[in-house]
Amino acid sequence: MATASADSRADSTADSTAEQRQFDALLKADGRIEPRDWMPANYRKTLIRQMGQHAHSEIIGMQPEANWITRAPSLKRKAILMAKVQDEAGHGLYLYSATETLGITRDEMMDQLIAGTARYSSIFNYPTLSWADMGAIGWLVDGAAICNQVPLCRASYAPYARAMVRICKEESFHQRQGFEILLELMHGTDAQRKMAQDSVNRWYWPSLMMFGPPDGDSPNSAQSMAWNIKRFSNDELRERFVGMLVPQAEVLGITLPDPDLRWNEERGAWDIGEIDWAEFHEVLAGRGPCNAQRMQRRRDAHEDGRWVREAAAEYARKQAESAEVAA
Ligand code: BYC
Repeated sequence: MATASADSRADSTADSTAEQRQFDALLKADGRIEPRDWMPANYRKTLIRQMGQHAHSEIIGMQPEANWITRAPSLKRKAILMAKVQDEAGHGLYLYSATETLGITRDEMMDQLIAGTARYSSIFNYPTLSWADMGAIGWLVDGAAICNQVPLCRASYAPYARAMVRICKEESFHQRQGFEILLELMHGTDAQRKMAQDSVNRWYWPSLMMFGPPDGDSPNSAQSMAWNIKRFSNDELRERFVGMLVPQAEVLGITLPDPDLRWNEERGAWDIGEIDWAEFHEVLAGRGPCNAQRMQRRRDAHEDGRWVREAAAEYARKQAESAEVAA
């Protein structure tokens, strides 16, 4: 008996080494990992962390924009904003489903969000104070999301990469609608132009923080890049984003609120001013302007929806019971 279990342990070590080699070879060939494939425990854990955080961000991200649905300036704007917020719910659902393929349930992920043990993007802890914020969120927040997420369409975990393809298409549309809101305001009255500029002043720096800490302070980047989950570092993507914004800000006639923004001929990129990382860490620690409000709203919505989940579960149970009787 003792020998048999020692043998099976030896077998499983040999197997996992062979499996590890196969996994490494697949990544080296830029292949994709499917849910049925063997994967190292930490690769699975990292994906659950990042994809879960991403899914939660989409769902919490509905709140700041939903705040303006009833106050949108026209029926057309209301319909567009409602469709956008619904898209974000859809993104959350694709991402929860993709994360479930790693062996965690949606209920478990939701429990982690509600308990505050899973993160969501820092950006959604800022308030939406004016209609122009719908423009700034589309232009800056969805713009940053696209920069970060287009490379994720090539992430090594296939269900994540597949979910990202559709999400990125929708995010591009969201970004354009945000740009268009700002463009219209910038062609409006002095008060409208002021409102648009004020909004960009408030959202610009937090949108740069979406890419995560600087590379030197990013504990997960090196391993995630070695696993082909992340294809570019946090700073590389942030720099790419600023390069995308500068000409668009010119078209809008909006000033990016960074007096130190300068073209660096040698690097062929924009140098930017110091990001307030103390503020970023405060937001991550739960002390941003809206953290408490966002979490309370999420908890309330979860409670309000309890009867729906229970009714659906009961209906499914009854359906299964009558199918069994009929069989
Ligand atoms: N906010 O080692 P690092 C959207 C955490 S939704 C909060 O660089 P990583 C949209 C990080 O989790 C957009 N936390 O981490 C929706 C880590 O914490 P732990 C959401 C952050 O994972 C509705 C620690 O800091 N996008 O577009 O290698 C309406 C160290 O960081 C943040 C995604 O989720 C942050 N900003 O890189 C409109 C994209 N940054 O877990 C729009 C997918 C870092 O070690 N995620 N942290 O305690 C990613 O690409 C990566 O997870 C990140 C961070 C680049 C965000």
